[in-house]
Amino acid sequence: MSIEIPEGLTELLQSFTVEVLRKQPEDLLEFALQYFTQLKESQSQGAALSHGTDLPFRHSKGVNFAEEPMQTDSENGDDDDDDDEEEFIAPVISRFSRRASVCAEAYNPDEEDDETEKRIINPKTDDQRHRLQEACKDILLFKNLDQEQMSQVLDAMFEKLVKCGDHIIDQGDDGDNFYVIDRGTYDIYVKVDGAGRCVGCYDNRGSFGELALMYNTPRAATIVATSAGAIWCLDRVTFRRIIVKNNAKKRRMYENFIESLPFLKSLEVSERLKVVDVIDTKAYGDGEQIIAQGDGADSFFIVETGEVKITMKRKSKADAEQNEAVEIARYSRGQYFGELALVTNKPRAASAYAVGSVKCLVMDVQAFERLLGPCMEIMKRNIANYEEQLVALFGTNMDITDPSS
Ligand code: 1OR
Ligand code: 1OR
Repeated sequence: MSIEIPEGLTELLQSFTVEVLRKQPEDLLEFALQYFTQLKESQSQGAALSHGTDLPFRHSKGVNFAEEPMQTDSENGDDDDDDDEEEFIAPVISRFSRRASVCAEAYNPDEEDDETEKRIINPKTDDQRHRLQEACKDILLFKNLDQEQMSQVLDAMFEKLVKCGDHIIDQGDDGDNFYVIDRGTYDIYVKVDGAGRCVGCYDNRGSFGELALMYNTPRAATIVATSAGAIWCLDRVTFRRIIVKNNAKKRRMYENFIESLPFLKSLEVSERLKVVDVIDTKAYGDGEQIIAQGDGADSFFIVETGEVKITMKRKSKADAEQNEAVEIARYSRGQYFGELALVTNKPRAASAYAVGSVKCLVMDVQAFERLLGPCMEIMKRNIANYEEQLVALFGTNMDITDPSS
């Protein structure tokens, strides 16, 4: 006796299986629930099949900036459709059920593969390859690539020599490449009321130009060479195919933790996801110094696991060195430190040490300034507390904050 297979069953299960293989969800049942709920919803809205696919996770690409400028929340008025970068949200967002339609706009890097699988190879001399490897060694976005992905990225990159005064990127343009600095200095300008204001610089290391490629937005800043130099360029297609896709894994790993942090509550959901995109992770052994009092500062820390001890020495006495460091605070999972020097633009006010094994999430100063503006009120309130504690502990005001800030 033959068993009749209901019409559509094969297609339905095939589509679902393909999505599971693409997304590799941790919780299959939850994923299935989301998948079929969205499929049902989009079918009943008559929308699902009009995009040439029967998958609920449609992806949008080829954003035309002339037609789709960056939207502000007040402009678009639709709570579930905040901005372009939502397309990069990983599809399995079980915790944000109100954002079901965001899932429908999820970025699906795999779908670009058909057209873009082509591997780009820009031949290089031994010297170039060596310099390229050096320049890319500490680039955060390359950190979690496997060997094959890394070698595809290095193959695709090409060198560009620049002259002093060259505009590498102009704010408002479409994104073409991601750049890694080989050598040279570069200023960052951001338009404020139409006028360009220098907000920072790169000095012979680092990278820029990732935002427009990651979030399909116009260039957010102008980058101008302030010396002769050289940069390594990675084309948009390879960047999206490899880096953006790889970053989706990181989002899945850290999304819940970042979501749970009280001091980031003033950020929108999409902004908190951007925080995930910029965090690095660092591990420290028992007793290892994380921050040294008096040092210059370029990063901000969030404790992921373990305990961090903050110690402080009194300063500005002749016998300063002989002063014992006093423990002034201890931080554990979910708490932050290292914000003070970034907010006040002063040296580190205290030292930080690992107590046992510690893992921290680390954010560089550019990302801190770019993303955490909305959290400043909370941080500043806390900084005011430091001052009170300081007087209580040392009976003196050590002027840890900048009165102008
Ligand atoms: P992009 O593709 O938008 C310009 O092109 C690049 O400048 C951008 O990616 C970043 O890589 C880099 N705000 C925005 N973009 C910045 C910033 C920045 N700094 C570097 N870029 N801010 C400066 C923080 C010190 C915030 C200014 C308000
Ligand atoms: P930072 O960038 O200056 C050291 O690097 C970090 O220690 C600092 O940011 C804060 O995140 C953290 N006073 C100053 N810094 C403190 C304090 C503190 N506590 C933690 N940090 N006081 C704390 C009292 C509970 C007052 C001094 C006694």
